[in-house]
Amino acid sequence: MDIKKKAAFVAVVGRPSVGKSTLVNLLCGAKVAIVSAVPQTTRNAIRGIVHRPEGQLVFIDTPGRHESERKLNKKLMEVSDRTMEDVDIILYVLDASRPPGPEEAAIAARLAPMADRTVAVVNKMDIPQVDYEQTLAFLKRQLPQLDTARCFKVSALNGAGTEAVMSCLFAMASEGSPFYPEEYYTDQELNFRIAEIIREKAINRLREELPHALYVEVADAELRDEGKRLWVRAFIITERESQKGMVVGKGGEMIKAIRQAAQKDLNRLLEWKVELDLRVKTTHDWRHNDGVLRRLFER
Ligand SMILES: Nc1nc2c(ncn2[C@@H]2O[C@H](COP(=O)(O)OP(=O)(O)OP(=O)(O)O)[C@@H](O)[C@H]2O)c(=O)[nH]1
Ligand SMILES: [Mg+2]
Repeated sequence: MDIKKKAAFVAVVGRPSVGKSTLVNLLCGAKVAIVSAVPQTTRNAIRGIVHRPEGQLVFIDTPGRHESERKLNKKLMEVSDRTMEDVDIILYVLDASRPPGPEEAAIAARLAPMADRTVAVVNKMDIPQVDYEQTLAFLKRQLPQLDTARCFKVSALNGAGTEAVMSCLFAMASEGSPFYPEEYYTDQELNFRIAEIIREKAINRLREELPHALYVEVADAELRDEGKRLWVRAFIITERESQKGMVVGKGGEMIKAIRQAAQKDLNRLLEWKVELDLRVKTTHDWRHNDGVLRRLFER
């Protein structure tokens, strides 16, 4: 018998820091999106592709949803809104370790009209004493249109519960041809991926406002040594001159640590040996600069 394959786009949405990117990486079995403990790490819609005998799922990781009138935040919300409208299925991620407050209620209300194509996952169940029942009660109250058979508890950290989610997603997906060939697990451009890995290493080492105040740009990339080595020049860009010193660190220690960590990851992820020339510069107040924002969100 000819069993038809499934294919669907799945948007992964939720509050900042609930573990959306960690979950996408786990489901894809590859590092597709960067992760950090700092809220609003993800700034773009990032695709991770899963190939299985049942068919293909294209996960789209999105920025965490947060209410604020700041220009950058509004762009992040637009990415999340647009992605939700475009997909077949919505994977709504909640964090069992944080009580659902008004921000969570606003997301549930936003999802209500799309409840028939939504799956909820309550993440971070590996943390001792988290209260799944509290989150489930919240979902029943705030999103009664959502079938509780489509509510799952998972740990994106260790994978517990995620196979049941995959089965549910494939059951909901329509029959169709795959969108990407087998060898693709993401569709990100090389320069974007490199910039993201550098940003992850910077975010994870810097404190306070700095993770939000920077972006990364790859200025130049060139294959050398008959295509064996990839040389990259990239800039970490701060929004104020006074922040440059903190990114460089005492005697250049900080930028060196960021460069080495990024190089190590890139060597593992890419097919070349990567040599990174990493520098710091300032684009004054870039978070309010339309040109920079357009560039960052044009993908
Ligand atoms: N204990 C535990 N921690 C997790 C789990 N999933 C993610 N985390 C941690 O939660 C933090 C945020 O994870 P991310 O995957 O970056 O969260 P996100 O939802 O993509 O965040 P934004 O991109 O900022 O919206 C990181 O420190 C992760 O290591 C989990 O299942 N269990
Ligand atoms: Mg993320």
